[in-house]
Amino acid sequence: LHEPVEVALLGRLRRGVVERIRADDGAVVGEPGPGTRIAVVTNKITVDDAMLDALPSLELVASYGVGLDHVDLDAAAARGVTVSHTPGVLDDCVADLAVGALLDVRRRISAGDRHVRSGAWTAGDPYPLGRRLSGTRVGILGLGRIGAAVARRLDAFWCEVGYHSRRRVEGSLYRYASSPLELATWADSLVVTVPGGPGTTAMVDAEVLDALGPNGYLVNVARGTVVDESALVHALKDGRIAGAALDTYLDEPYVPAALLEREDVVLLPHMGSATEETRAAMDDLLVANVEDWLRHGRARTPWVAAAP
Ligand code: 8YV
Repeated sequence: LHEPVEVALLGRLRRGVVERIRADDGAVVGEPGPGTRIAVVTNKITVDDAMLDALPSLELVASYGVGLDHVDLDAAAARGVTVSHTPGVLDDCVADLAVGALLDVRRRISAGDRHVRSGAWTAGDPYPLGRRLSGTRVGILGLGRIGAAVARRLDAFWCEVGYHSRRRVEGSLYRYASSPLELATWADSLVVTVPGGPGTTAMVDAEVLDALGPNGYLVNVARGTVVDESALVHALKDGRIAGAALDTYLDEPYVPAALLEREDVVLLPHMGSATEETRAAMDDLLVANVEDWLRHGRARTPWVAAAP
């Protein structure tokens, strides 16, 4: 076969993955350095100019997860480094969680659980009413694979679904909005499923939140950077939106204290893809990317730039 390939494993990967990569033909797993040809990374690892400069033999960055906002894709492309990720296999579970979070925040499911556990129910304390999901308008910010999976689930709730994406999705029957602001103005709830990274920073800002309005709810299963977190805190405090369900934050795992104390927010620990089945499928696809590179010099699921 070929000469040994040095693979550096960066970030917390599941044990089985590490062992499978170790066992691969020709793979020598080592510390990142000048001989590293493949870097396996999680989304906690920043791949920027400095890192790429330190790894001059790098050919492939194999990332665990679909989002690539931790990788400077232009810098990688400029050096001829391929970047792979794990798209597709997590769409259903992330969409399930998005709909669960939307239902939770609107119907106050987690808040109801706290109401029972705290003894407030037995004490006869009044319980605030939630708002229905069925038949309401849901705006999806980013109708990609995950956004489309969310939309299909909402069809079963008889929701009216609208979306905003950089461009209108050919053949889609969902209502297209030409901006996040237009979408938020129309919607009762806004679900954020854009990829993150350049161009999506603070897409949901104070103006978009105000457009969502005092009866509106925000759900974010994308990246913390997509939402202006301090604008969100202020909008909740002032009652300018009704509530939020968040799976991602600006500075994970830290959640602003102002959110932790609120009853109108659902706070989740970045768990969109966190099921046994999906994590196993992500492991498999990550390993397949490394194997394909070792055997054929091609990644299984390389990141491909969207058409301009
Ligand atoms: C994480 C995710 O990758 O796929 C993504 O973009 O954010 C998640 O699936 C996962 O939490 C592992 O770090």
